[in-house]
Amino acid sequence: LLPWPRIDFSKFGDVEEQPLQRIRNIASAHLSRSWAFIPHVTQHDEADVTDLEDLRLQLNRDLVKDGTKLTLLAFLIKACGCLLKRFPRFNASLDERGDMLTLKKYCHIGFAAETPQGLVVPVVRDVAKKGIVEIAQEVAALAARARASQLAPNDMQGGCFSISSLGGIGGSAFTPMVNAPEVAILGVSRSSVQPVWDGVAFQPRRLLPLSLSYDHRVIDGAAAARFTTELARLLGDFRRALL
Ligand code: CAO
Repeated sequence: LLPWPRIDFSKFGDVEEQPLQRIRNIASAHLSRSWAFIPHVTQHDEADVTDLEDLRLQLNRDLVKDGTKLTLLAFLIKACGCLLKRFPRFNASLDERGDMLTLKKYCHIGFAAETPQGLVVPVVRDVAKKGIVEIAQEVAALAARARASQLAPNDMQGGCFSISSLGGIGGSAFTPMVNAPEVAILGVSRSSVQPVWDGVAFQPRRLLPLSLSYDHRVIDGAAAARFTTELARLLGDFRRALL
């Protein structure tokens, strides 16, 4: 590789230098390693979350008195927890030589959280054993601790799979980077109401863009397409989480 160019940018105009904060430095090292070692592919899909959003808003009206808010992220964590049981290769890690896969019998899911100090990924443990309310409360507590720089190292360890939700901000799709040594990450963009043909007429439906990046050494494209298809079906009819 060519050495990184050393350029005196002040020759071209005014500049200001800002050292990267510690969290950003740590994240940079992890991101660079993932980028260099993992052959990434991203599978895009859409889920019809019209009924799920109706259910979420209805439940939130009931839960408001308890101070609990069910976020879409909590449903996504639960849905991915269900699917990781059905797709064990997505709940695995490859060793450093790339020839031994460790399949995990537990299911801990991390979520990307933006903080003033940079990106962190707190982990919700044993999501398959938890209900949506408990997951939503844990996400809210972890996100608040993340923003207050109060996460312990243990809060960010042991993740099996990550979710990066940018839907609250905007965008229609992106390619998230796998959080090594995990092998897949789900990116979620902003849902919007679109006309969907039901065979007779166009119906207004709320569609959620999904972007699943995966380590192609471990996961084949067909498996990734099946994963996002199943995820879209589950989000389209959350009763499938009972199966
Ligand atoms: N589509 C449309 N609207 C969405 C949405 C989606 N996919 N996801 C969330 N929203 C809306 C919610 O409905 C909510 O609106 P109201 O305030 O009107 O109820 C608002 O956006 C905020 O959503 P939320 O409270 O559910 O929070 P969140 O799940 O969007 O975000 C968290 C929580 C921790 C993920 C967020 O604070 C954060 O840090 N996001 C950035 C993650 C990130 O940086 N990822 C990139 C990593 S790689 O660099």
